[in-house]
Amino acid sequence: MTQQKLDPPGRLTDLLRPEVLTSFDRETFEREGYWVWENVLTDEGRHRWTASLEKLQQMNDEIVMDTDWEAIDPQMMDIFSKVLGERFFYDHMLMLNRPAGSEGRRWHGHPYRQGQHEVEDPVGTGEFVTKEFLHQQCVRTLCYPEGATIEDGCEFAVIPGAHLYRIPFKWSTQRPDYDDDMETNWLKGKTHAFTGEPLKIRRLSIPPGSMVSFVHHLPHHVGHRKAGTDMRWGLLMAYRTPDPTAEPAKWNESAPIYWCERTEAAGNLSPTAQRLFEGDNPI
Ligand SMILES: O=C(O)CCC(=O)C(=O)O
Ligand SMILES: [Fe+2]
Repeated sequence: MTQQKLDPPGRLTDLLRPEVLTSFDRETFEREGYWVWENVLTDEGRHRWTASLEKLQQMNDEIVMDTDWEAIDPQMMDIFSKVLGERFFYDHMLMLNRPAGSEGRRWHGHPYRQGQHEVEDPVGTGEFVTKEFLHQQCVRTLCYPEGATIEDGCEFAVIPGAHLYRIPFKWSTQRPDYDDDMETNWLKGKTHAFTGEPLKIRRLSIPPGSMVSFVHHLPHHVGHRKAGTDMRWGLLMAYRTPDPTAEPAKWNESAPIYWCERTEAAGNLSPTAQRLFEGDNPI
């Protein structure tokens, strides 16, 4: 089937700037653990993204059920395949709209699937540090159509290279840590596996029309949103690579099975959706 035949009316085109996609450097992404897609949205893309988020806020729990999978621009699939490779699945998607006064989120990381492959506990020992990029990977991509700047707060901070410690930092516990707690505790003695330099916090000021992709073991922090600012609009899109040890299944565990079956039976499960919702190891 040609792409044209699949295009429904109203599909977004030219959502992303191809030159920003082309400048992706996989080696840096693997070494540092994150990549900022600065100014990747076209003006139209940015406008449409913000408008969609405003609409999605009202739809709330219908976010998955009512998503028009056919309308997702194939360029988004390009982003996910750049960070995940050829085969990847939908893990979860959440709106993260933060109004003035939002306290953001303290330092934490995430596990892959339900944490069954973790080699470290939520604080970790540091003994598994490696230069090898983890292929069983969940990559989170945040789209901030109106930005997430230090000036307005709710900015995003990372610790480049800390993912190489393979610690799902405080993913399942309380997360009280601000920067100074990290600096006096967890960061002490930790170095970048490639450079030997001490690991350091990097506060990103993400301009409007940008996204950031980062791996699940990279600790991150979201600052406080300042008083008098507008809503910080955000969409989290988490996708992951297949798990070779998963049981054979028709659908992956992130998709409500009854929904997949009903949608498939009605002939509405597009090839894109089929690909995203299928099981790690097809039956
Ligand atoms: O609120 C945010 O911007 C980021 C939240 C977060 O920790 C995540 O998406 O993993
Ligand atoms: Fe997070």
